[in-house]
Amino acid sequence: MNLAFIALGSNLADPASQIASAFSALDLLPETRLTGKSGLYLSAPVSEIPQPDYVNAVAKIETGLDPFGLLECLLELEMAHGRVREARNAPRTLDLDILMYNDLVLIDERLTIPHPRMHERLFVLCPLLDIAPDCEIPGIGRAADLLPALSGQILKKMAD
Ligand code: A4P
Ligand code: MG
Repeated sequence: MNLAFIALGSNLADPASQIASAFSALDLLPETRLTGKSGLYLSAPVSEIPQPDYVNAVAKIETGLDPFGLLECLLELEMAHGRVREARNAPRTLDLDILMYNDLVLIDERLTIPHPRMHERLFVLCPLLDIAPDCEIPGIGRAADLLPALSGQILKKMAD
């Protein structure tokens, strides 16, 4: 079994329920078990496009899927939650990104792991640290050590 962390984000169509439903759906993926759920966090959009605030969270899963198989499943789950792909950083009902997959470092045109922007986003690191306080990001370092540099970002915890 492989250990992976998934970032969940939503800012359309009742974001908190989208995230709750995505947690349940991750547990139902083939060869996959949900083993950790962060709290839910409210964050201002990082985007040039005006849009509602996001609800963000992180899930921990154990999976027999390989990284590309997992990506396919996540793209299907996004579609099942009504995701319409528009411009980059456009508002969305559900975004599911692979943050980490074991200690894999992968740079492919379809998939980059660790997620290339995770270390600069408080809305990713805070929920990640909820469920993996000692987490080490491959090629980057300890997640907890990155927090001081992000102290200017505002994040509000909505629910445990
Ligand atoms: N892809 C490459 N690497 C990965 C990965 N590790 N996990 C590819 C998942 N997908 C990965 O994604 C486009 C393609 O990226 C996928 O088809 C896959 O092949 P997308 O979800 O359609 O595009 P996107 O999310 O609009 O763009 P991108 O570059 O993924 O954006 P980010 O960096 O994920 O940011 N502000 C707040 N407050 N909260 C948010 O959650 N999210 C974004 C999206 C912007 N601002 C935000 C938030
Ligand atoms: Mg995405």
